[in-house]
Amino acid sequence: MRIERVELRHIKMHLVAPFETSFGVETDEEHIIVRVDGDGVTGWGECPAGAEPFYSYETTQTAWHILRDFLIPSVLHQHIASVDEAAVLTARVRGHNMAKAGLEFALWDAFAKARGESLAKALGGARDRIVVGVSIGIQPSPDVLVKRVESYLAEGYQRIKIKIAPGRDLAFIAAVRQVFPDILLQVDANSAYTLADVAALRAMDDYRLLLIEQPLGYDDIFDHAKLQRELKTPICLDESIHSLADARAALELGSCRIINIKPARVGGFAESKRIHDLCAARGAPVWHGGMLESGIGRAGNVALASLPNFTLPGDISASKRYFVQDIVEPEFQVAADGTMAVPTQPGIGVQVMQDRLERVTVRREEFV
Ligand code: OSB
Ligand code: MG
Repeated sequence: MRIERVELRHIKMHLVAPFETSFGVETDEEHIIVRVDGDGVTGWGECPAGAEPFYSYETTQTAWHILRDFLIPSVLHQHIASVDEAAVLTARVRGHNMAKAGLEFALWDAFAKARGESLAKALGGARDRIVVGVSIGIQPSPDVLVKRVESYLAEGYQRIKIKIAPGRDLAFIAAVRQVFPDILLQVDANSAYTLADVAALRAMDDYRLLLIEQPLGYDDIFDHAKLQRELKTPICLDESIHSLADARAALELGSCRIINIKPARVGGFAESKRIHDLCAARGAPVWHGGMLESGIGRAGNVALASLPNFTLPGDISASKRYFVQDIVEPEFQVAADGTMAVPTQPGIGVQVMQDRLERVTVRREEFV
């Protein structure tokens, strides 16, 4: 495929409700939509680096810079036979995984469309529906949280994840567990604790949590191994895993027993598949994380989550849980049994609504 044209759009989409984590409150999502055109097909990808460097050092602006000045020039006007070949061209850029992933996703979509196959099939997907959960931000009180949990369960979500931070943890976990003794429940600390908090974390062992996500430092692997030895509940790493090498180190050191795969965090679908396969070989479950993506990124997430070792429900929720209106059709929906259909049409399998995309675009640049 000859890469004839690339377009970047910085988009800003308003969330239906603010999303609070231990690192801050988000009211709008600012991401980059990457469009690649070649050989008569159009591929779409979403780089979910946020407006602020609080989850990761990457931001919408740094990703724009890396895409515009390094990644796009390395592939533009090149004849590329596969996504792997493009990865060779972009490999000189160190780090900036989310920027790389935005372009990689668009190439996967374009190559899948050129072959007339769904992205799920191209990635090695093994199921036509995935089981989904919901990630609930920090709420003003345990009572408010219990009501939110109740309404998501009524919509069908099969697993609840609640965000926690020191002082906003045990009372919230206990309240949810008391009302819903049997649900699949997990927590995400987004690096808000240290090894000095081991007592508070050990207290969580009494609530039959599926996992505790990223309790310690965002780049740490070593201290998590010490902490895991103190806990019965499995640790799941998110922020700390940027590559296959990180995943191998974490599993071999015993830093976690479960990994949250977010393809943008690890540089794309190819690295995600390698981490997925490693975890499968080691008997470690994986699940698909989320970055509050629009329907473009979500379509890719759903396709990847259809691989066999994604055995735990993902943070892949319905479009309407995030936005009044998504920028794709059909929007993503959750069925009453807590499952979501994996698109079967070529590539990402959903239609990008150009007028809606235009309305959320705050900056656009074309490379020809
Ligand atoms: O830590 O998993 C996280 C959203 C933004 C940044 C980090 C995280 C999250 C979520 C939301 O938990 C998951 C979703 O997209 O629904
Ligand atoms: Mg997380």
